[in-house]
Amino acid sequence: MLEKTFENIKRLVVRHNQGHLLAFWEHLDAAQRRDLLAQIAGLDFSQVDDWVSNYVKNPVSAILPGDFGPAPCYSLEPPDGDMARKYAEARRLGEEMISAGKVAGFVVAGGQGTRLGFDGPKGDFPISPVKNKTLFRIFAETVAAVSKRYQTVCPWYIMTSPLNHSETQEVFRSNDYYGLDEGDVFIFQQGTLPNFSFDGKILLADKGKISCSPDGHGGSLKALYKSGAVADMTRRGVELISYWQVDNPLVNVFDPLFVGLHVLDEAEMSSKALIKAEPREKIGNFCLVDGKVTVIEYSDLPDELAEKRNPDGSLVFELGSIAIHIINRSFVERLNREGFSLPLHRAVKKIPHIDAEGRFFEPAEPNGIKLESFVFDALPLASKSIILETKRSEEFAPVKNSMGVDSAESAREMMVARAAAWLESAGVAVPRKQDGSADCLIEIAPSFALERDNVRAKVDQIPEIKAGDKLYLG
Ligand code: UD2
Repeated sequence: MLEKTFENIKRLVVRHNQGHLLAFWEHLDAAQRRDLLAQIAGLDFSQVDDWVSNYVKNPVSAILPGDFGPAPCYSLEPPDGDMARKYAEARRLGEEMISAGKVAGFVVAGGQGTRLGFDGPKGDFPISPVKNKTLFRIFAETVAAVSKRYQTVCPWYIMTSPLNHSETQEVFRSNDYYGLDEGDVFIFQQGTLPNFSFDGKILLADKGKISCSPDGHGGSLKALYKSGAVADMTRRGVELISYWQVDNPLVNVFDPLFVGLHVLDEAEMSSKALIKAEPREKIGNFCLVDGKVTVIEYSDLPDELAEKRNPDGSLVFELGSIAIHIINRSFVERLNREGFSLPLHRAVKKIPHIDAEGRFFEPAEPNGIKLESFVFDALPLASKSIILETKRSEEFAPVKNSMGVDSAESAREMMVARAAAWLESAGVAVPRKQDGSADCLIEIAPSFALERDNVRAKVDQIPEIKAGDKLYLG
């Protein structure tokens, strides 16, 4: 039986120029052989051929559409009375949706966090300025605070990858799910894609193991469906998925205004945007291509377009994607039922593997291609898609690097700065240094305030703040 399968699989891989995958067959025991055949059988070789010719061997990372312009966006503040009424109505509707348990949280946490130099799931990285709470704990406390405030249960879905799945499960277990009900936390894995050498050969991690990498956050749209997360949502009556990235401790996880505008406009997948800090900031650019909202990655937007300005000095492509979305559950279902695929993006990487003699090789220089899909590439597949502007200081403090820009240090500073601004807007005096930054550390727990306006009702609980203080409001 194994022999027969072997012969079939051998013909298949040879036909697709991947015969080397079976080069070490004679060295494998029966279980390893079965496992390798299953790995190979799990690959769609017509797709493999397509990936090799279109992505692996082709050094152009993306083909820009011929004609495109900036995408429209709901501004931070409503510009006139009519819009003010729409925003108020949206907020009310959003609150209604959240209260009815129709909105679920969804964080993508399958990435490796290599740049941060942190060994372990990135969500376990300690970040809060006073209590040193981890990213996962902050999100969990937010989910709990939202559930309490709206007297509902907000389920929380967490996507991991084979790189960190069991570690993530263990982190949740050892922290007692941060006080959440285990049954309302759904941890599932994304898929993987094979890694390639520059000449289009699938790399082997070991004699019986194909070298694979997580398939990108775009893989979430398939994984949500395949894992049973979508079925779980259906059972609970969840209609909307609030999507965010694990590296952003400032994200407003359940934003009623965003939810409401998305629903009022009958959108299928929507996004939050911020005005880019500089033309080449490393975030995707919102564009309109054939009437569809589309994100063009920072690396794919030519300099002359990134730097192009309007007569008033603003950037033509000023809206950056911070990977915050509302996605309809029915959109995920529709895509999966219809059978969809997102474009792939290639990344040149250092990929450890075994060579033709079976010796392990740890490259010092990039030696191969990893492929991944991006969730924002699903935006043009949505029947309708809106964008809502948000404020960097309120909602975006990415923890990407170990130092400098977008680091843990800059994120902590932003967390303190936001907390100070929230207190001041409620009339609380915050000591400040000469450069204007807060001369104290302040941490506001989600249980204390989820939004700026929540602080006002609690000012009597806030002690006087002196320079150098460490204040935790929980
Ligand atoms: C992403 C966006 C960028 C901007 C920025 C905001 C891309 C290509 N670019 O940049 O436009 O919005 O974020 O911070 O996405 N992840 C998975 N599985 C994977 C790969 C990533 O779950 O296979 C998760 C990862 O855990 C993280 C998020 O996706 O939560 C972003 O990944 P990244 O750090 O690689 O994205 P980055 O910084 O290139």
